[in-house]
Amino acid sequence: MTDNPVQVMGVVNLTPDSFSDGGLFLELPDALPHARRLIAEQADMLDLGAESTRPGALPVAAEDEIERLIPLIRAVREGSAIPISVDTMKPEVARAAVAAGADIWNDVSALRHAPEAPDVAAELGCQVVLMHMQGEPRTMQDAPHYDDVVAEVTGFLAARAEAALAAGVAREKIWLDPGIGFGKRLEHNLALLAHLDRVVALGFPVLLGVSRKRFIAALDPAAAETGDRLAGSLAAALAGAAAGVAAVRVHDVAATVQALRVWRAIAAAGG
Ligand code: HH2
Repeated sequence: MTDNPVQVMGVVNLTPDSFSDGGLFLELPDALPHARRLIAEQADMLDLGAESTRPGALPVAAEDEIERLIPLIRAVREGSAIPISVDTMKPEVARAAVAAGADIWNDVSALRHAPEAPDVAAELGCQVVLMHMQGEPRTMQDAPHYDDVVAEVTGFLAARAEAALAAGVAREKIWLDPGIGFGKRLEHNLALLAHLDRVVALGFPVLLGVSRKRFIAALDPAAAETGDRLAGSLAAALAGAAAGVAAVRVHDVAATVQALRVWRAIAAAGG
């Protein structure tokens, strides 16, 4: 068990079709108050996304992503120094975002979407999240298959970290993420959550995204709606905290901050 505080990354989706809050915060007048609310709820960083990665989601053109993201990055930056992450697979979007004030490139393709992605990450000098995904968002849930999901995901993440280092990304800029729900069935997600210590052992800070995800509904039919998955999201976030993840990516910031605070106090009392 770690003594380190687990950081909370609050999600702001500027997408019409995200699985949990698609369409709610598409426009700046809605997205900005939402971002400000997450900051007030004590998010340690924000993750802004303009392209949904849910299974079956349609791709978004780089110009459209940039058009949605940049005004929000600038507006958040005007009022806060909070670290801003952008959830994009496209180097040109990451470049524009960093120029506008973003600090972190959260890439669910782990710098594989474009051949120049590792070089661009090195050149930008921002932090980079390398996430595991089997397949691509549109088709990833069609037939996920692993012989040993934990070994394959940790091997993949180690290889992507090596590729980033080889391109010149500084070691201390690299985060890893097992990609819960990305080309994975329930048993794959559970095996990864049970063995997060193996991802942590790779030696990079680990970001965990479990918030409102479908595996929770697979375990509790009463959680068919994403809004009914808070309790399961908190349970999985705490499992991550116990395994030593550095940060959790969540939609419900206030509840997660409280859950982590209680968990940490109990852990500290145990010595
Ligand atoms: N999950 C989602 C999106 N981006 N990035 C990282 N690093 N890790 C994750 O687990 C992760 C992620 C999916 O959640 P959400 O943003 O709510 O949905 P959508 O992709 O449909 O916008």
